[in-house]
Amino acid sequence: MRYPTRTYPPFSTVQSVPHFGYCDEVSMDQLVHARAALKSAAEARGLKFSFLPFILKATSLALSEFPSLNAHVASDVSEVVHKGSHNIGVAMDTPRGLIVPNIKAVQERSLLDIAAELNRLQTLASAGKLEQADLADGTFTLSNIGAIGGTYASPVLSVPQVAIGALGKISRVPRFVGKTDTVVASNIMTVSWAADHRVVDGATMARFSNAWKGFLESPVSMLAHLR
Ligand code: CO6
Repeated sequence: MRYPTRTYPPFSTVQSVPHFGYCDEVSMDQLVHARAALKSAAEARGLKFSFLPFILKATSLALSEFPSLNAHVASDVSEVVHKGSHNIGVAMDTPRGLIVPNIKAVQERSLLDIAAELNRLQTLASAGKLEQADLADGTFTLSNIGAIGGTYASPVLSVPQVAIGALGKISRVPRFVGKTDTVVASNIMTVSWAADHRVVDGATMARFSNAWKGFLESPVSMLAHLR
C-alpha cells in the first residue's frame, strides 16, 4: 500500500493555527517496576509490552477529566466537537516514513488489549499494510520520539485535533527526594504538549498534564478507574 505523504492538511494550514507548547518531566520510577511486573504476562500472550500501553491508558484517563482536549475543531473555529471515543494516534517511524495510526476507544481497553492493538498496528505499519480505517478518526495524538532519543520537542498539531504530546527518552538522572536534600537516581521522561490556543488555554493543558503525570508516577492510581 502507498501511504499519502501526510494524513493531515498541508503544513501551511497547520502552522497557521496559533498554538502553544507546555512541557514537564515525569518520574517513571514506579512505572519501570509496574512494566517489569507485567511484561512476562504480556509476553506469555505473545505481546511486546513497552511503556506505551500505560502511557496511552494514562492519557485516556486524563482525557476523561479534560474532554475539551479530545476534540475536533472546524477550520474557521465555528464549531468544536468533543469526541466521545478516545482514538489515540501513535506516531510510528517506519521504513516508509512517519505514519500515525490510532488505537480506537482506548477508554474501553485493558493494558493488554492496548498492547495487542499497538503490536498489530506497528506490524502493519512496518509492512506498509495499514488500512485507511486504522488511520482515520484519530482524536488525540502521542509521538514517542524518545524511543529514538531526545528530551523536549515541538510537535505539530494533527488538525482538526486540538492537542498532541511528544514523549522524550526515559533517562536515569539525579533528582532530590521530595523536599529533602537527598539525591537519588531517577528515571525521568520529559513530555512536550502542543495545543490549539484558539480553543485550549494553557491552564487546561497544565491541569491535564498534571493528571496524566499523576497516573504515570503512581500507576496503582489507575486501578481506581478499572470498570
Ligand atoms: N524512553 C526510553 N526507552 C523507550 C522509550 C522512551 N521514551 N520508548 C520506548 N522505549 C524502549 C521500549 O521500552 C523498548 O525497550 P525494551 O522492551 O527493553 O527493548 C525499546 O525502547 C523499543 O521500544 P519500541 O519502539 O519497539 O516500542 P514502543 O511501544 O515504545 O514505541 C513506536 C512504538 C512505534 C511508537 C516507536 O517504535 C516509534 O516509531 N517511535 C518514533 C515515533 C516518531 O518517529 N515520532 C516522531 C514524529 S515527529 O514528534 C515529532 C516533534 C517531532 C520530533
